[in-house]
Amino acid sequence: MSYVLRHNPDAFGLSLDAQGWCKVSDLLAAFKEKGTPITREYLEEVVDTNDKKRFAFSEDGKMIRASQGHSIRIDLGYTPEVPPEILYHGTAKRNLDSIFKEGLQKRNRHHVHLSPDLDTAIKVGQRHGKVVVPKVKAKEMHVLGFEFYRSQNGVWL
Ligand code: HQG
Repeated sequence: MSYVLRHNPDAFGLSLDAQGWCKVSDLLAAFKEKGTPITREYLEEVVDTNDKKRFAFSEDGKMIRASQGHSIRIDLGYTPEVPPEILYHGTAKRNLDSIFKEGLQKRNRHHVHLSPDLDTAIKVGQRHGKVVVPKVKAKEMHVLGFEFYRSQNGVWL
């Protein structure tokens, strides 16, 4: 689901609307077409129990999207928010020199992803190697004019 709803809907013959939403009926049909049929109930379980609450239904339940993490161009429609004083960015130790030289880059994603707490940031960083967690003076950046958004599942962008 992350692959289809964040990176490559084409691969499943799907297209997302400007805000990244996909019709639930289309998604179910696409999974069936690919030989891995899932039910609406199963999808609801995924949305409810996914460890990071990565996916959300629209209010009427007819659409689904990933709440963050996209590489394809969509507008999640989040409005800028004042961030907390400090946010955390878990990354690999080997990236540090380059981060301090170039700044944090969004790489393939839409935004730089920041965690509200240290534990989450450690988990994010561990995916990349020996973890380090630079603190980001988010409030100070906000004052300087950087925009911060909070995704529906609590990731700071
Ligand atoms: C690094 C997961 C060198 C950056 C997580 C990171 C998150 C640099 C990597 C979400 C750099 C990009 C995003 C620079 C950035 N020099 N390295 N100047 N600037 N980097 O996966 O933040 O499980 O695209 O530190 O929980 O690790 O997918 O970003 O290591 O919320 O739901 O470039 O993905 O969520 O890696 O993770 P990623 P991320 P999901």
